Amino acid sequence: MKVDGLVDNVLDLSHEAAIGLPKVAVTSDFHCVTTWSRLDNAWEGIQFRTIVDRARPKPEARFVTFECGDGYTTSLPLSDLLAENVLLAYSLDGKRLTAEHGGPLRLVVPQKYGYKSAKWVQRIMFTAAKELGYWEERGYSDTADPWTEDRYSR
Ligand SMILES: Nc1nc2c(c(=O)[nH]1)N[C@H]1C(S)=C(S)[C@@H](COP(=O)(O)O)O[C@H]1N2
Ligand SMILES: [Mo]
Repeated sequence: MKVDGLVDNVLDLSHEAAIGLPKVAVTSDFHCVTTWSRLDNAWEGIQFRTIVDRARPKPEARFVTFECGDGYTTSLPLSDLLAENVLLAYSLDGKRLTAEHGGPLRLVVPQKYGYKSAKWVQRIMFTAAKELGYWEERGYSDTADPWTEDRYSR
């Protein structure tokens, strides 16, 4: 997994190096924009803040784009990714995360619709301007807040 863009310290982490970073456990609910939810997911992985601390984004880095193994992309404001419960997960419900659910490493952002929780993350790129992701380009909301049912861009 590569971490680059507007950072002082580019990271190129093997899977082993990534899972060697401090581990956190977070249980959270997951809401897909098409209305299904999966509650009480016990995730384990790397708190996103740990990546931020290591990569040291430059002051102008305000957004982060995630590039995935299937060509999928999504992006979030850096400020949203600093929440305590945002992580790069490699374990779900006590088991190594399966490929179906984004293994070896996926992003988990409980406070956003599921399309922000990028699976099979390969590259984390810090940017100054927002880059629209796959679903966001196709009309889903970029803010993606499930509590206000903020599903579509307006
Ligand atoms: N790389 C990648 N990540 C992705 C997607 C995708 O198609 N590719 N789909 C998103 C959507 S719309 C949802 S709802 C969740 C589904 O996660 P799950 O398969 O673990 O239930 O993954 C998100 N992350
Ligand atoms: Mo989704």
